[in-house]
Amino acid sequence: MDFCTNFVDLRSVEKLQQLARAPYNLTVPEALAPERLAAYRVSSCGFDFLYGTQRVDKQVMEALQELADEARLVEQFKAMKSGAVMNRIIGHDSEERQVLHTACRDIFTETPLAPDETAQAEEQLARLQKFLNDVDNGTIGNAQGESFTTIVQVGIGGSDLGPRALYLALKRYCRKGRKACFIANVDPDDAAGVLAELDLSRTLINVVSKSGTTLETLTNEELVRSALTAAGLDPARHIIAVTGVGSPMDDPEKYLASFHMYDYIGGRYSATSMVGGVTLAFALGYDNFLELLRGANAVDQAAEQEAIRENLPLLMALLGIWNRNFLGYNTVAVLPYSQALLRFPAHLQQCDMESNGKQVSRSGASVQWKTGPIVWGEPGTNGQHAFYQLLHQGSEIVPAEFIGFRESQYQADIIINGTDSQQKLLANMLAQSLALALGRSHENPNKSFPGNRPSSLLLADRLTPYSMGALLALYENKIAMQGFCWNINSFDQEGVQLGKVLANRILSRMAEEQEGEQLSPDSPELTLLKLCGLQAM
Ligand code: G6Q
Repeated sequence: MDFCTNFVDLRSVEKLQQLARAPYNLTVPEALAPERLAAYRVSSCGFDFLYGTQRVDKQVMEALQELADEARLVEQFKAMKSGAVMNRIIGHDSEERQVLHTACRDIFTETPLAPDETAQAEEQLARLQKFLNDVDNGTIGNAQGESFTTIVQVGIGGSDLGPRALYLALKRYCRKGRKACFIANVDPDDAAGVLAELDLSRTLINVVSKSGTTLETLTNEELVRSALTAAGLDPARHIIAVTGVGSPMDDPEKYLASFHMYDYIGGRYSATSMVGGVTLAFALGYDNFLELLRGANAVDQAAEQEAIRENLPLLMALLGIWNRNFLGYNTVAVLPYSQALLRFPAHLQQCDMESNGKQVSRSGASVQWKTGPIVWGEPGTNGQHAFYQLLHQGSEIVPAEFIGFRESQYQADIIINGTDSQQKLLANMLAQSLALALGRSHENPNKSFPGNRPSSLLLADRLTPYSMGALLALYENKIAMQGFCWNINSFDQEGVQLGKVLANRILSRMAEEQEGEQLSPDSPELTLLKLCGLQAM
């Protein structure tokens, strides 16, 4: 099926360009009237999404629906979920893969859209459940017969960011006496810092690499192996692995237990596969991991609705496109008012920018339109005391996506001056959205706020495994829908290859130096090495 229509060739794009000449002004009187704020609110899968503070009106929303229909975004999403080869560049060498991370969580129905892949996910889940039961009942333990209390995930990029963000978000739900840690960076201080805090005898090491070839992960695996050996422990009793079928790491002899992920699951979309599953289910409990999958699956189903008000990821995608392509905003700030979501913006940076940071269409042509924005963010209220100055008065307009929860996770709070801390947190979030929209005029120009800066609010009752799964899938599906609309391949990452090649070249130069071999004197690699003081001049 060919979905390769260029963004600028869509009729609705021209219409939206015209509408963008006079976008909704959030600063005029009554711009945020109660009827508008109530009308621009949708609810889905436990989240309420308020977008009355976006620069859209009825005509724009109708044109965005036309854009969704004309670009067949939902049809493309369903094709993806059903196993179409969406990871490809037509007429050029490319990955040529299906994109089926959604199959990992399509386990709650008798009729999944990709039955074979969902069956594979169920098989892995059953293996995981058995493994965890064996850990619980003492069949699996250390040489002294003691149980494992800690799991360390060794992996990088997609094999780290999503699982780490989810673990930190849900640490509140950890099983008693269990915890997870993560080692990603090849910086030896990363591993040393983590290992120094642990009782290795009670620790499982979970090496996660889809390819089984990643330099950082293989290096850290060896580093951890030698730490285990130095502590008098047998690595074979402590190290498990998650890897792709047939990868160099796919060697059951080498590990206490092995789990698989599949080539149809991209690294940055793999948090709900075994890549996240093993560590999360060990630390949070298997049932909590299933709840996470249930939340993600609910959003995957909602994403099949054609009407944008029924399909929250589609609505979020289209508002992002309005801001990016029609109002010309270059970045997006994701601002969770939840300390537990500390690393969620970092995960989204990868998920969004590695997916949609592309300049070639799915037909291999240079795109003549803007694709993915720069994504960044930090939890509020901390960010308010840091970079919000630029959001309110800087020369760059940054659309903001606020995320909040009505209740705290721990429910350990204090009332001061009539409000508890959770209320203070939420009051700040709402105030920021209003301040960005309304601005403030002042006789002193340095104290005036231009306003008319768009934002949206995403709210749920509490950050739980279910709502975290839903939040993850909202963003994963938003990103995929935007890529479909821009007619780019959101599922490969050729842009990270060149740096790897050059790093290997520099490493081989370093190794040559140690072995006293001849170095090419005028190579930029050698010149930089010398100027950086890493080799003799
Ligand atoms: C994600 C990317 C990338 C990948 C890492 C780790 O989509 O492909 O971030 O996840 O490079 O790869 P491995 O899991 O193969 O070690």
